[in-house]
Amino acid sequence: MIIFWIIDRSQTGINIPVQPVQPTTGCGSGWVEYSGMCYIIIKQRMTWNSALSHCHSLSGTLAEGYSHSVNDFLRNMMLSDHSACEVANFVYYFIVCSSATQLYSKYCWLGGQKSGGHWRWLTSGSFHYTDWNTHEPDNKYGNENCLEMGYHVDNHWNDQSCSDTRNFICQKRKP
Ligand SMILES: [Ca+2]
Repeated sequence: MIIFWIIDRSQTGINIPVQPVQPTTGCGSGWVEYSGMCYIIIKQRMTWNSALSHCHSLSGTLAEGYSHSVNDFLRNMMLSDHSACEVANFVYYFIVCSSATQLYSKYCWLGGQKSGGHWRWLTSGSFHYTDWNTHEPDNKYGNENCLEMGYHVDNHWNDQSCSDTRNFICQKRKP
């Protein structure tokens, strides 16, 4: 009986789903590796300082798009994350994407801050590469001293008030 069942299953061509093997990056669950670093989007809206503290608690800091390639990687990380909610069908949208934190996932703090009129990364020094959106940085209300990615389409940079709340990207060195 059991033998017949096995034969029958084999003849139907039914494939038992196999969980895809997740690549072992050494970064830990939820982190993505790029060029020796690990990155993660945290979908909890926080002020820039609170976001930095949260990254510290994960043994990292806020992500720094200090070069064209790293910044593109971060942009794509966010774009693919956001597009998952943009293009999904309505059922998926209401189940997965409807929380406020998800809807705002395209706005993320990065680890850049302005001091004395000079923009610097937390660990990578002065800005050499920049990816400002058109008409940015505009210091619109005179207090836009923190760097966010994703203010407009294509996820370019904007200077934003540090007390506003945003999702954010943390980075840490690959262990
Ligand atoms: Ca601005």
